[in-house]
Amino acid sequence: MTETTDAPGYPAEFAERYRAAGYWRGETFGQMLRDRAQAHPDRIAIVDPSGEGRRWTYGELDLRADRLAAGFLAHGIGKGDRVVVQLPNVAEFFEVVFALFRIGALPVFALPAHRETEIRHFCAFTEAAAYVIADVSEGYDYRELASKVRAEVPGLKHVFVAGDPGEHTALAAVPTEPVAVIPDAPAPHELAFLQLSGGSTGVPKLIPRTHDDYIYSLWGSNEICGVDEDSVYLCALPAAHNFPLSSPGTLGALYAGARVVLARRPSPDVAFPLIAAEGVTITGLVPPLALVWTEAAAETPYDLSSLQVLLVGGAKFSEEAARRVRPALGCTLQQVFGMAEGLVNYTRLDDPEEIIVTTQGRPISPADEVRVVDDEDNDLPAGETGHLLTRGPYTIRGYWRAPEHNATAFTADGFYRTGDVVRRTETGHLVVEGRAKDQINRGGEKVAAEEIENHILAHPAVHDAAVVSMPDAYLGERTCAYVVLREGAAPVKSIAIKKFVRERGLAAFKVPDRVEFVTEFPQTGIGKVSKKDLRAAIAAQVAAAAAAQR
Ligand code: OOB
Repeated sequence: MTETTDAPGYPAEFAERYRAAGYWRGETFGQMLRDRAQAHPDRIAIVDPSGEGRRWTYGELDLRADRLAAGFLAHGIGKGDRVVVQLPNVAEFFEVVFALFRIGALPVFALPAHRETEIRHFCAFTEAAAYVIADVSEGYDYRELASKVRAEVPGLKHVFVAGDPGEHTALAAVPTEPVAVIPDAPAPHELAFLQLSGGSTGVPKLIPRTHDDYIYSLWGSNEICGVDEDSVYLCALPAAHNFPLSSPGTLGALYAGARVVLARRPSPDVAFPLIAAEGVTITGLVPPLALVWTEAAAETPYDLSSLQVLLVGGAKFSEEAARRVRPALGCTLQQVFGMAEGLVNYTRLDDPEEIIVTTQGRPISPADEVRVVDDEDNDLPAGETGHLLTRGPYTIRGYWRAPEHNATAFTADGFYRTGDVVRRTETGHLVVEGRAKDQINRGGEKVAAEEIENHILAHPAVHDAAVVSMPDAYLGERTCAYVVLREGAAPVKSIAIKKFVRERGLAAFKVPDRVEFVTEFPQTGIGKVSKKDLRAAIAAQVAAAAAAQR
């Protein structure tokens, strides 16, 4: 990425090194799709079983992207413009993002779970030119959300709707005759999109990824996960998330010329019939779903024998659960420990079973620099647990328009402070031992404590709030909000706090699972709220309740 005022790019000497080593191939997403379409126009690229069912060939996807790109240009959307994309797992997702890639407009990848507060922020903060949604999905009407956001963000010029547009513009009405030459088409080193960070701050940060760096993570992943043109990748998690997008994900599969099958939901009742019907060979899940799948597989009438690889990541997969994967599903488990900021680690398909079930893998690239350090940034030897710092050919050098945050989130020499606490084994594999960032990992869905605390603090009866994780057998962690009420405030029920947060217009996974009222918070030696003590307290309560049930 060239140095811009929006985000720090890769320093020239690193960019040169990554190019010279062949990691950055000088490709763009737009050209990549064109190349595949020319090589094998009739091969199926996307299978979307929703509605009447659609099977788009590479040739068709390429033409659709071209026509939509021309239509976007005609609507005044061009290079560098941001477009918030919030679509479920439907074929249009790919048509839209490849159209945007082609003209150099930047998709901002929102999740279907996001609501008014998050979407308003993404649209306002990125000064988005457009917002792309589905009409109704999983019973939720995104057109109403768009109407509200539009009223609040005057700069948002267009809302495009896949399906019935209501008061907005039908996506289907946008495509026009392809333009012969895209003016100012993006270069490989330029930005391709903005991904969302799980985050630990008040508002989610945006992650600027370039064509060069992201495409490297795709083919690097393909090699490690054995994805080739005969693979069939099932996208069961929300398509916009970095894991199903690129590890190796839908984009990795398309890079390989393989087939992508879209599941509207990741549950076995939806996914298993698709695996059987489409001959799915590889997919990715978060740990709670992997547990559900291993249990459901024992009783399913569907033939899952085509499945060769199950990737599990996004949150720590317990060793015990990991051991069950191969016997239950008859496929190889591949643990993946990645982050939208860049670095992705995989166990290798030929790693010994012990390594596969007890580690979270090792980096994609020989050029990934990984440091495990103590609190003073001193490097620690293998076997010791410390903070994970990383720098490399597909890890960002800074968030988008966040200079202050970047000053602490990165070291002076460009290492990203992941906030993860890890140990490196003698074999170079990483084991995730914990987390230093103020975040709750709710089964792979990330909740920034500060963001939720700010919402709770807006409640008139609340004096102070501290959000921490509590252990959960299914999700690994859930959120617990400790609340101190104002002096003299009438008692508030925990359900009222949850309702209050929900009504602030947030993704449902951010609503606290539990609310505990206290009169004061435990403090650390220097007088800060001791979240460590709060976590210990709620963990003890959860354990005591579980013991009482037995
Ligand atoms: C993936 O990406 P994000 O950006 O939603 O979250 C990244 C964070 C990591 O820093 C770590 O805290 C946690 O999620 N995480 C894991 C993990 N995989 C991710 N913690 C323990 N064990 C794992 N296997 O979550 C993501 C991106 C690409 C591929 C896979 C996951």
